[in-house]
Amino acid sequence: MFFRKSGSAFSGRRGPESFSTIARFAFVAGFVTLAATGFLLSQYSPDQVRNVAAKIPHLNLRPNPEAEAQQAAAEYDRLVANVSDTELHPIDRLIASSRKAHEELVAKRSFDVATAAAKYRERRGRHPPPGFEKWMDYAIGHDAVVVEEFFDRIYHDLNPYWGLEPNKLAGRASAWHHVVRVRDGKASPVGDVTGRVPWLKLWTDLVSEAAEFLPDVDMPINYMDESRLLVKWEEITALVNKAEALRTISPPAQTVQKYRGLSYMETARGANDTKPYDPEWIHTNSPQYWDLSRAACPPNSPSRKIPALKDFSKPPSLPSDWHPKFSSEGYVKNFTASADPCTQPHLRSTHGTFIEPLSISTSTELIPLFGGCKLPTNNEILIPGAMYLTDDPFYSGGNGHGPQWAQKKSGIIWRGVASGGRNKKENWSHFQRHRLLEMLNGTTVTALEKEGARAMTFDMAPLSMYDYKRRRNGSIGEFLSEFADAGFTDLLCFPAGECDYITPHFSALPSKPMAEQYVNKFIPDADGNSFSARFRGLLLSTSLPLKATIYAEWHDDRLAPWLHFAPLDNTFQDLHAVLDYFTSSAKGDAAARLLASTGKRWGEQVLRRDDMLLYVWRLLLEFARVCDENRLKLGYVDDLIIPAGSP
Ligand SMILES: *[C@@H]1O[C@H](CO)[C@@H](O)[C@H](O)[C@H]1NC(C)=O
Ligand SMILES: *[C@@H]1O[C@H](CO)[C@@H](O)[C@H](O)[C@H]1NC(C)=O
Ligand SMILES: *[C@@H]1O[C@H](CO)[C@@H](O)[C@H](O)[C@H]1NC(C)=O
Ligand SMILES: *[C@@H]1O[C@H](CO)[C@@H](O)[C@H](O)[C@H]1NC(C)=O
Ligand SMILES: *[C@@H]1O[C@H](CO)[C@@H](O)[C@H](O)[C@H]1NC(C)=O
Ligand SMILES: CC(=O)N[C@H]1CO[C@H](CO)[C@@H](O)[C@@H]1O
Repeated sequence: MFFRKSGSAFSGRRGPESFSTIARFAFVAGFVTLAATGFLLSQYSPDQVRNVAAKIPHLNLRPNPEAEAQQAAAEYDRLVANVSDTELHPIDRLIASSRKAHEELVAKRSFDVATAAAKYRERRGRHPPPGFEKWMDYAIGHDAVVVEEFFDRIYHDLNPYWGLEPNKLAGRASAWHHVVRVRDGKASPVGDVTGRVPWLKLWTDLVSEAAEFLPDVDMPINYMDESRLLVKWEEITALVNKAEALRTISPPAQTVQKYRGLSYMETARGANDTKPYDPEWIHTNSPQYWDLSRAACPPNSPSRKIPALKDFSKPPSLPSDWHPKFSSEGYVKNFTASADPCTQPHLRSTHGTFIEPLSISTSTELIPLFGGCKLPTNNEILIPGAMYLTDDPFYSGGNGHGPQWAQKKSGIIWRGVASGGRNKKENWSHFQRHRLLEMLNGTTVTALEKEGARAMTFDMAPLSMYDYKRRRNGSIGEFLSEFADAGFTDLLCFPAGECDYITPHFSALPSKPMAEQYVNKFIPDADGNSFSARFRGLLLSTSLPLKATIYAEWHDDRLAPWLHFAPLDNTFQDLHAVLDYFTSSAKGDAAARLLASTGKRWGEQVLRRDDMLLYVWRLLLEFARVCDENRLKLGYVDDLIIPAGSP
């Protein structure tokens, strides 16, 4: 929906009151990301805290996330060491390989600008953009973990734009409806946001923090919840090929350090060309979105030739023997790949985005546009979702991040609204949130186990694929009745009030603040109308997030599945087996604690406001370069130039 007030994409249908709350929070100066570390830790380094704690044993210290993560790892390692290789669970193997890969990645960290610039050239095939040294200064000064790979997303997103003509690109970016504008080292919001969500302000405030180090640049932003651009695969490929032909590391002596600036636009511009450039927007409703999306898939991909489903009145058909390449022994291994609709034709009938999104406004033309999330097939330029920039407790859970693992209840909790698209009598059984909740409903699962029935949204995954005791003796439903507390807070029936079709299957439950939910060990996270903006809050909590999504976000390259969170397949076929692994042995519980505490600790290091700032800062240096007619010559080379007079 265009510019709607309701933030329905973000897991909640929220009235205007709640947005004034967000706005209020947005005005609060400063943003305390590491609130959980508490009073003492905010004044002392972790080592000092440990020393203080050792001297005053009776002192009731808040848990130290670093120490907690280390203890959790030691406990899990001790339990793993005691089982033979053949007794290891597939998830134990995934955890081991994820830890190893992550360790190797973090070992590539740069601590100075010369190293960072060298790694940049090696990975990107270009000089870093001018302004790179100030960027790195800030990163060093704020203890940011700079690993070149963490920024891959920026280059993936921007690459096709190198295929467009720079002045045209700059003009379109500048004239867009909503823009964060940087001129002469100052950021300002441009565009009418009366009565709308405060995203523009949240993003402008972030950019302001780096504005003095930025060239003139315009960041045109998508004000819809839904992602917008679906350029055909052939066209994007042609643009990327053009971009590749332009990739070069120019001799330092021929390199230009100064951006052209955008003041030329103000002087050249007549009243006639300040109008936003709107490509042709496709507003037709679903199921066409699937058809638009698959046109952005490679020609030989499984989804490319499978048209959108026309009839959603039958229960969804999940693939009966689903062994995707991105999984290993039934469990997701490559989380990025698991989000790709191009390889998973069944997503056309199992995700609300492809069934009946609330609204569509899509273009197949590449225009400059920034947004908080997108499908792997979309072409927007990703920035951190504006919701990650508020401290609204609805998303962040507030300052409380939950009790220590030992004090938690062994349970799974979920609250949210029945979003994901417009659910109706004829199509609701295809929506991801409905599927997740039915699978967590003890009554529903017990009926399946006892009567061999199938549920509206799913069928039990084959025993041949997930073989474990609870599955064999038919006690998953019984287990869930105790373990799970999951329900919609609003059924969002359509037409409103006519809920007869859904009430036999779901009942609305009262909502629960995130801070209370964190009493549970496990919290699943599922897409709503677009991405779920709770993920960051969940990672920073002491609970373990279990996550499936088809949406890409800015942070994907810095998070590791089976180390910082538990990944799930978008069908949720693995859900029961994953929960069984975590809850049926001391080793499983230690694994859950390991992931929960490692994810929290890592989130505190790489998902801070400073990290989001550094991501956007680097992105804007790059975007300003792509929009500059001297772009092929622009580059940071100070590290390569030997100062005159040196030996
Ligand atoms: C290791 O396993 C044996 C049985 O296989 C058990 O008796 C022992 O308590 C276990 N040790 C630990 C540390 O869990
Ligand atoms: C007005 O628009 C036309 C057509 O796009 C363009 O040729 C002309 O230069 C513009 N005028 C000014 C003053 O920018
Ligand atoms: C994961 O999948 C993505 C997308 O398909 C691919 O680019 C990437 O190389 C894969 N990562 C690994 C570690 O295999
Ligand atoms: C089934 O197995 C689980 C896990 O071992 C056990 O807790 C439960 O009591 C068993 N239930 C039945 C009905 O046998
Ligand atoms: C669980 O499923 C039953 C039907 O099997 C339904 O009556 C009930 O409302 C569901 N619970 C929730 C919280 O949705
Ligand atoms: C895509 C699709 O078939 N959606 C259906 C959802 O249900 C409504 C009826 O309430 C149909 O009109 C839509 O076609």
